[in-house]
Amino acid sequence: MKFSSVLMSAAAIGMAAVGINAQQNQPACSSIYTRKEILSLTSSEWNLVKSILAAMQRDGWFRWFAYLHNQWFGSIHGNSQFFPFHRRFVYEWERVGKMYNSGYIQPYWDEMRDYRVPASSPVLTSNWVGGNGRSGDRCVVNGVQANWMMTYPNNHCFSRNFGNNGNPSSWYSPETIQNFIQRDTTMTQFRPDIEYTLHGVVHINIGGDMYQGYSPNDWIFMLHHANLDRLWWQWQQNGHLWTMDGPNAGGGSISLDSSMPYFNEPVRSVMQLGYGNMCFQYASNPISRRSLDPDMDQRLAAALPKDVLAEWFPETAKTEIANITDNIVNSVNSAIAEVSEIINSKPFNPIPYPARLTESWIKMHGFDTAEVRKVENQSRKLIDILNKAKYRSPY
Ligand SMILES: *[C@@H]1O[C@H](CO)[C@@H](O)[C@H](O)[C@H]1NC(C)=O
Ligand SMILES: *[C@@H]1O[C@H](CO)[C@@H](O)[C@H](O)[C@H]1NC(C)=O
Ligand SMILES: [Cu+2]
Repeated sequence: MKFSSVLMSAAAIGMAAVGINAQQNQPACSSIYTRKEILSLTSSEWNLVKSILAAMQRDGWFRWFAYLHNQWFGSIHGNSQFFPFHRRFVYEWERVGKMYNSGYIQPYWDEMRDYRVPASSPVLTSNWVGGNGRSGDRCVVNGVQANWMMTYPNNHCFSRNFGNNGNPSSWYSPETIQNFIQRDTTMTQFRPDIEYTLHGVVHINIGGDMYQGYSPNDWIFMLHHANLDRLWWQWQQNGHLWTMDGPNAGGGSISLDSSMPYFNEPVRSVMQLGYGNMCFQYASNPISRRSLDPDMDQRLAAALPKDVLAEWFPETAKTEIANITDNIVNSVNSAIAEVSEIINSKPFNPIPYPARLTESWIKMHGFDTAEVRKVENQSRKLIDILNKAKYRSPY
C-alpha cells in the first residue's frame, strides 16, 4: 500500500507538471530564498532587518507604500485581486529592502499561533515589533518602530490602538484556517474566507495605523500579509495552484491574464512561487499545514465522527491517521492507548469565538455586511462543533 501510494504521488506530480508548463510563461528561478517566521530569525538576521527598516523610513519608503495601498484601496480588497495584488505588493517591499542589502528577506508572523490571547504574543514586545500605543495619544514607544513619526497621510506619531480596550479579542485558530485550506475549492470561497476573518481581525485589533487604508505605515502589515500569502500558497499547493476565479477589480470576472492594479502585470506572473520574480518559498511551519501537522490530524480524527470530519476537514479524513484512529475506536490495542494518552494529556480548553469585523471597517472597504457575517457565522459553527466534541487543540 505504501509503495502504490508512492507511485500514485509520482503520477500526480507528473500530471501537475504538465499543467504547470501549460500555465506558466515565466522562467524557473535559478535560486530561491526562504521567508522565515519572525520568531525564528537569528539576532544577526533581525539586526539586519531593523537597520534596513530604519533606512527605508528615513528615505520615505513607508510613506510611499502607505500611499500606494491607500490610493488603490478600493481595487485590491473585496475582489479576487486581493491575494495576487498583496503578493506582488509585499514582494515589492522586499525588493526595495534588497536594494539596501540583498540579505533583506520579508519574514512572516504565524499569527494563528497567538489566536487565543493575541496581546501576549512575543512578537508584540519590545524585542520585536513592539506593543500597543501608549494611553492618550496611542503613540508606539517600543519595538522596531518606537517613536517613529509617519508622514502619510499627514504628520502623526506611529500608532497602535489594540481592540477590546487593549486586550484584543481572539483571532482565528489554526483549525479554522485549516478548514478553509482543505474545504474551499474556488477563489470565490477562499478569498472571503481569509479576507473577512484573519485578515480583517488582525488589522482591526492591532488598530491605529493598521486600521486604516494607509496600514503599511505599520511594518506588521508586511508580516501579516506575508502570512496570508503563505496561507494562499498552502491552499494553492493543495490542488489549487492555478485556481483564479470570482470578481475582478472594477467589475467583470478575473482571469490569470487580468492586470493587477498599479503594477499592470498579469495575475499569472505571481501565481507560482519559484518562477519569474517570485523566487521565494516559505519556511516549513507546522501550523495550518496539514501534511506537517499529524498531531492536529490525529486529534481531529479522534474527536469528530467520520462524516463530520469529511465535511469540514476532507483532507484529514483521507489520511492514514484518520483510518487508524477510526479502526482503533472499534478495537482495543496498544496504539489507541498511546493516542488517547497524548490527546487527553492536555486539559480541554474550548476554542474561543474570534472577534467580528467592525461595521466601520466593513463600510470603509465597501464589503457586503451580510457576506462578512455569513463567513463569520460559518467559522463559529465549526468552533461549536469542535467544542461540543471536546476537541483538544494542540494550540
Ligand atoms: C482510508 O480508508 C478509506 C476507506 O475507508 C480509503 O479509501 C483510503 O484509501 C484510506 N487511506 C489511507 C491513507 O489508507
Ligand atoms: C449571523 O449570526 C448572528 C447571530 O448569531 C445572526 O443574528 C445573523 O443573522 C447571522 N447572519 C448571517 C448573515 O448569517
Ligand atoms: Cu490591503
